[in-house]
Amino acid sequence: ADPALARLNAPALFTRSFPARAFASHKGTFGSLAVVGGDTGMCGAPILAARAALHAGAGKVHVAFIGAGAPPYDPPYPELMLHPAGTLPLGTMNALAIGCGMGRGKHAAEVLANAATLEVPMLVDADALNLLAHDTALADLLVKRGAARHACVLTPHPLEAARLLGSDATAVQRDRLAAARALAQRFGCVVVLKGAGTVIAAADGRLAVNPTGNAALAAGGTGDVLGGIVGALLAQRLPAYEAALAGVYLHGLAADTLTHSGAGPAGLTAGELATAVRAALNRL
Ligand code: B4P
Ligand code: MG
Repeated sequence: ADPALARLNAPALFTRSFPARAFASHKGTFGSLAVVGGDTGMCGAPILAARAALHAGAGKVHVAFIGAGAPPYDPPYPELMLHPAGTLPLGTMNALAIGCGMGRGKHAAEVLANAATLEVPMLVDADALNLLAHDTALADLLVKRGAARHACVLTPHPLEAARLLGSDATAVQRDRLAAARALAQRFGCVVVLKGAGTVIAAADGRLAVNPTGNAALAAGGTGDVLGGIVGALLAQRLPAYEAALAGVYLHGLAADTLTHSGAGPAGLTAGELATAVRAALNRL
């Protein structure tokens, strides 16, 4: 019973913030996204995010790998453009989704520091959040970025949020609204605190709880899919808060629809979820 808490009227919010696809549009209209991550041995995470981004309507989707041994292309999704470490200029993108499978190495920290200095809208997830939690210089860069009002969305699960807050997951879960708000204010950005009843908080005090999603999402890789969806919406020029609201809603809706058809709650895979995002989006 938090009076400031607006229960998310997501379908209306979604359609309000998301323009219909105009007849005379082209791929540039829907923006280019780079998913940045995938250290050696962890290439699947950014690929899942990138597949979800294609199905969430981004015009062009790239993956910029962190480590060596990246695949040259993604056979079931040859539309994706995969780049070996250090070869894609991130400043030319319309949005970045950074962190999935990124590892916490020196090169990963350098890539994150460079991305933080760009004005490109950015989603920060997974190991990029863990790097931030342990490196005050990196955290300062993000705070500076927030003060300059460049769009930024952080998507921690409770343990990642706890690392950023110097607390523990139990304390975060005890007051999820307060934890999301505290992080949004500290970094001057939008925070998506994941888990059942995902909380979306903006630095200006806007706050919502997502009504969609179910325990089918408690499976590896579903967080990467969320990162790809929100990244795709940022690339399509949605403001950070609207992209977070719409993306979280859509991700949960896709899971609910799959669960209803028998693909969950047990055994739903993140790959299936990435594919189902398209139908959920086109139904709205
Ligand atoms: P990692 O090992 O870092 O997991 P990951 O690679 O980030 O997984 P992934 O990207 O697939 O999932 P994510 O959670 O990002 O960390 C996992 C560890 O963190 C756990 O072993 C645990 O110790 C801790 N942890 C994580 N969540 C916790 C929680 N809720 N409480 C306490 N500790 C926790 O993304 C998952 C996606 O699915 C999100 O969008 C989320 O909102 C959604 N989701 C998951 N369960 C849901 C549910 N029951 N209902 C609705 N949505 C749900
Ligand atoms: Mg995750």
